Amino acid sequence: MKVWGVSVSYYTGKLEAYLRYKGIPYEMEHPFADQARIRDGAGAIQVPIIERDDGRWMSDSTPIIRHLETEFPERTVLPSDPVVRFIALLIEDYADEWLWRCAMHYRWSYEHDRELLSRILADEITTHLPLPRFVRRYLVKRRQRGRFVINDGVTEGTREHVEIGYFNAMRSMLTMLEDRPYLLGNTPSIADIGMMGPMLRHFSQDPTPAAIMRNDWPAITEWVARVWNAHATAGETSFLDEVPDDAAAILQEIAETHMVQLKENAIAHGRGQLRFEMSVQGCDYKNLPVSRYRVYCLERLREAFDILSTDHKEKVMSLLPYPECSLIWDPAVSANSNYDVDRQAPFNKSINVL
Ligand SMILES: N[C@@H](CCC(=O)N[C@@H](CS)C(=O)NCC(=O)O)C(=O)O
Repeated sequence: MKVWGVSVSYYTGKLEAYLRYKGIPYEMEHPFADQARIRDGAGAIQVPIIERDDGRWMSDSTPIIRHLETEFPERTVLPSDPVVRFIALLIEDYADEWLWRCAMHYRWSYEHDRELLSRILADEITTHLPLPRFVRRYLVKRRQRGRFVINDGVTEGTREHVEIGYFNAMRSMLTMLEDRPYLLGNTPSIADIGMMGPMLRHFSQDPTPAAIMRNDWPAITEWVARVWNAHATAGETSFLDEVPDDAAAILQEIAETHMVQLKENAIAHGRGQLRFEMSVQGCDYKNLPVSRYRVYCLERLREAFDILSTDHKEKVMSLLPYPECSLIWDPAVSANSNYDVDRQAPFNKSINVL
């Protein structure tokens, strides 16, 4: 299969970590030269996109991986215990959708990171533009910082809280990795693959967060390398058969951050708003863009919860004793993205997250 991707991309890195672990061969190409063809096949121009040999296109890393798990069921990344599996999917969603702002902030707010990354991106994705490289770099910097930092609520007032998100993620992962090599067992699960989105291409590679990780959190640097080097052929899968106590910190962080954002975003989307506000851990974010895709994420989380047995639902609820988490099982907030209504994902026409 062909992966249309970018070497420094969050979700491309997540997908590559999965494909490498599973031993699924792929070739990588950079997508932006032939945009019309990609838009026609996959919907939105985003990465990663997979083009299959049979002409089908796949978008969105989460449904892509869920689908590939059915095609390549050996050495699954989905834990067999339904409660552990649900929690793994929740961690994946937090990694995909909450840590994104923090990762984009480190990349585009710090000058050194911005200069390096704009050069890499200008060379990978803008070579089709008949402009000198310094202009292409300028355009990349202006677009990325404008769209994913300034437009996404990173201000003087929120900046410190945005950065704390990185530390809270590493701190809670570290607790889980004290006794085992991967977050939920002795082999990588979808929780590890999801956390590779922010941790691989952004936090462990962009100069500013990478220095922090390398100097102060080397066990996370080691985990990134471990997941990247994991091979599905060596041994059997081995997941925990219950959610460990050491997951409490990450679950609380998810409740206080990602759940609040999912809720306020869904409410605003339901009212037809384009922007919304939220207060997260005492920090006020204003004028955030409403994301239809994240309403869809909430729908999928609810669906993953709904299919659990009553016992398993109770267990999940007891692991998430935070008022913010009732969003998952209480339909008081409606989630109706109208995205992928006929459930074709990952073979549907995709939309951008922001
Ligand atoms: N939901 C998608 C998100 C993909 C995505 O947003 N990728 C970023 C790069 S990491 C992108 O292509 N953004 C589009 C843009 O910058 O225009 C997934 O999980 O794959």
